[in-house]
Formats: sequence, structure tokens, C-alpha cells
Amino acid sequence: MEDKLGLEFLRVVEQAAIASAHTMGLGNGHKADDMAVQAMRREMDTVGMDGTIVIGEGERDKAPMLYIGEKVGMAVKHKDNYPKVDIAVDPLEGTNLCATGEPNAITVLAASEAGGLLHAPDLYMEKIVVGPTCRGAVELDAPVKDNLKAIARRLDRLVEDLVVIVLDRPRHEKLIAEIRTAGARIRLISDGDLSAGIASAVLGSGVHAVMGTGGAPEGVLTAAALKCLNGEITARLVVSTPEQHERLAKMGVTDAKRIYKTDELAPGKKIIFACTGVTEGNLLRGVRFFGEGVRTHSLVLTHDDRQVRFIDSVHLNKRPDAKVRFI
Ligand code: VTB
Repeated sequence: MEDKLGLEFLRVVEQAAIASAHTMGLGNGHKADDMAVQAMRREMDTVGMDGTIVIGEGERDKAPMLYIGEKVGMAVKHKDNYPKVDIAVDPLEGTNLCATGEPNAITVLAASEAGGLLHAPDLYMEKIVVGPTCRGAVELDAPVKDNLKAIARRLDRLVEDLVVIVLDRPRHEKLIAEIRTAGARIRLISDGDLSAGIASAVLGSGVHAVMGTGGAPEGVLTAAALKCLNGEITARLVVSTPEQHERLAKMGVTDAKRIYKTDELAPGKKIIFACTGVTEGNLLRGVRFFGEGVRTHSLVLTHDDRQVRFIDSVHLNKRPDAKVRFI
């Protein structure tokens, strides 16, 4: 199932990336997101599955498409025997990055057998993300300097040689100060802790850890990718108001302070993760339009069969003279 669906999901993230890339730099994040959502929704129904959105654009009454609980896939129209699949999407991770043409906007989808992805509410989540070499070396509540020392030891280098990615937010003032005091280097990003998390699990990307508080849905998507890349995310929901506590209780979460590891955020045995670069990025090229066609760069991960595919696709226009260039 994974192999076939993985390549079908590739089409979904590719089409969403192409659609949103048309809006790059227009300064309109809302439109960029809208384009990605529509393309993703359309393409999703051509996939041979009985899909349910578990992480999406919001609750049913707030989002017209890709809302939580929405049924997607060919099973919607044809009642054949399609596999049941839970789907988590972030149609355009980094809408502002796309709107301004900054790096690392991606379109994202993760899937698993039913129940394989935590149904995370749209809250904040404290996270530490590291690659395979540092699995088991960090603890969410350990002092920042201790985590950095542990990462440096595992990577056989000095703390001063590490690069930590942190979302540039006022809430991270203390974290940033602590990382600086410990001596590590920091890359502040305006958005996109998900693509940063994926980069941290790929050797040679120049990213050694991601720290700080970002979206919980992005945390689950990061876990799906990291599980396939043997990396690690350790995380905890940020629950402050009584309403948020109530919402969590309704979802069956009894311990709001629980620390989740990769496998608890993405417990599925058959995880598939697919993303396509929209703007140029650390791991993926952005969408390139070249008159005779479009070129996209994607990553498709399937956990069960341990496949990591970097996919360079050329989508030629239906012109008899369309040419393909090597790289
Ligand atoms: C992060 C980041 C996302 O939201 O999760 C962030 O990775 C958290 O929310 O790209 P705030 O913007 O409120 O800090 C995004 O920036 C957008 O989803």
C-alpha cells in the first residue's frame, strides 16, 4: 500500500506546490494558502483510498475544505474496497514565506493507517527536534545548555559548532538568550519550523536541532517525517486557558502536561510523508516555471519499506517541442 500511495501523494503535494508557487511574492498569504488548499483537495480525490482528514485546515464549520473529519479519496464517489487512511495536511507550510518569496515554504501531507497520527488540536507545542545521531540525547525539561552539550557530544563537535533553528518570536527571548550563553549558533526563522525539523534529521543540511514553541499540527507532521528518517521530536502541548483544557478533555487527552515522543505523535506502522518545495529551501528546490513546463522537487518517505525518495519531476506542457534539461 505504502509504495503505491506514496507516489500518489506525491502528485497531491506537487500540484499544491505548483498552484501556490504562482502567488510567490505577491504579498498575499491568504491567496497562496487558498491555491494550495484547492489544488490539494482536487488532487486528493484521484487517490485510491478511503481517506479521512485528521489534521487539516480547521474544524468543519471554520474551513470549507480539508477540514477535520472530511472524507477524501476515490472512496467518496466509488464504493470500492479502498484502504482506510488517516491524513494530516499542511497544504502550505509557511504561507508568509511564499507571500514574501522567502526560503523553505513547502506543501505537506502525511498519512497512515487509521489511528496512526495523533489528532493534535490547533494549539502551540513546545518542541525539540534532532536527527538520528542525537536520538535519546535530549530532554524537553533539561536545561538548554545540557541539551546542547549532549547534541554536541553525539555529533562529535563543540557546542560552538552547532546550528539551532528557532522561530523568531518574542516568546523565545529566554530560549535564544540561553542558546547564546551556551555558545551555539542560531538561525532565526520567521516561519516554518516543520521544514527546519525535517532538515535537522538529514546529515549535511547544516541544521543540528530545532527548539522552541510552534504549532501542534506541525509537530505531528514533523513526527511523521522524523519517524521515517530515524530522527526524534520530543514535545508537549501548551495549554493555558480553561477552554483549551476543556477542548483537550473532550478529545480524550487527560494529561495536558504529557511529553510526547516521535512514536506517540505518529504511532502508525505505515506512515507516508510527502512534501514539495514551493520556494527555494535547505533540502528542496522551489517550483521553477520554464515556459515549456514546470519543475518540482519533493521528498517522499515511506516508513514500512524504509524508502527515502528525493524526487525531481518535470511536468511538461502539452507541446510537441517541449524540452527537458539535465538538472
Ligand atoms: C510555526 C511555524 C508555522 O506557525 O508552527 C508557527 O512553523 C507557530 O505559530 O510556519 P505563530 O506564528 O503564532 O508563532 C507558522 O508560522 C504558520 O503556520
